[in-house]
Amino acid sequence: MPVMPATIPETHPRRESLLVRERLARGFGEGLVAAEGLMAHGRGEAFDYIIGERTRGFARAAIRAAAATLLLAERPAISVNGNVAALCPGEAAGLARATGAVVEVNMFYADAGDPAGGTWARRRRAAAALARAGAREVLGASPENAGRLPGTDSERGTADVRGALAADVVLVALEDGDRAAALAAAGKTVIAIDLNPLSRTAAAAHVTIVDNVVRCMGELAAECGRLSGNGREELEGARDSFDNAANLASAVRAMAAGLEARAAGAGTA
Ligand code: PTJ
Repeated sequence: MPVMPATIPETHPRRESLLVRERLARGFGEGLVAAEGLMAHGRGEAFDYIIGERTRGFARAAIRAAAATLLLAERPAISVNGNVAALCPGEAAGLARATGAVVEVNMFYADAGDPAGGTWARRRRAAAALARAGAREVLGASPENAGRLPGTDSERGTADVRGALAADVVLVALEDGDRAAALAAAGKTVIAIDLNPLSRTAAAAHVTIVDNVVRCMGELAAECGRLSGNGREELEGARDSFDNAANLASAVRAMAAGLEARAAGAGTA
């Protein structure tokens, strides 16, 4: 499907946000992003607007806990869907390098170009995008090692036996709540990236980073680099002192305060 070439002037006040949209639209044109992924991004944008389109303190606290959790993991896995493969494949590959995690593609929506309604062609395209962006090995691109995550009925439950199914820690971004809950029920520690602090995913995860994946995936890799010199005890302290419910409450309060300030005429959040 053809996508309009860039027409966003350098001076446009919302240039950054429009460029991200364009990246996603290009991914849609290349059959990487599901049509529903465009709508999901719109919901994320609305929350991002409310938090002020920057990485806030509550997100930084979660990034630190997530970095410690990943560094302490024995078999970490990073799950990548169509939106993430289009928006920040290089940052996801960088996070895998910083943590020794495996990268696995995972899709919810069927491939629009597949008459049988499968996800494998889109999975392969996402794996290719990740490889081009520097990922060494990408799991989940073929049915060969596919298994099922118990407690999921959707395509999200199809996972690689060497990846998410074998992992002790799984990072998911822009995830649906069912799989986040099923991963947690399977005994895995779940790290989620979700701009919506009210989502089922945000509540089901052990560490939820309420931030735009475009900003925080690279920031998480950088934090792993900064913490990698720390001893086990310090990392355990950073992981175990984090309270996800309290941090989500901080995110909601910050959003409410920003909206109140706006309503009072005091500017944006
Ligand atoms: O490629 P697929 O088939 O695996 O499908 C991917 C999507 C995103 C379409 C699928 O996972 C989906 O439908 O997700 P949901 O249930 O709409 O949830 C996506 C969540 O991510 C929502 O809570 C959004 O607010 C949030 N979100 C959207 N864009 C971003 C985001 N969070 C962080 N960064 C974003 N850029």
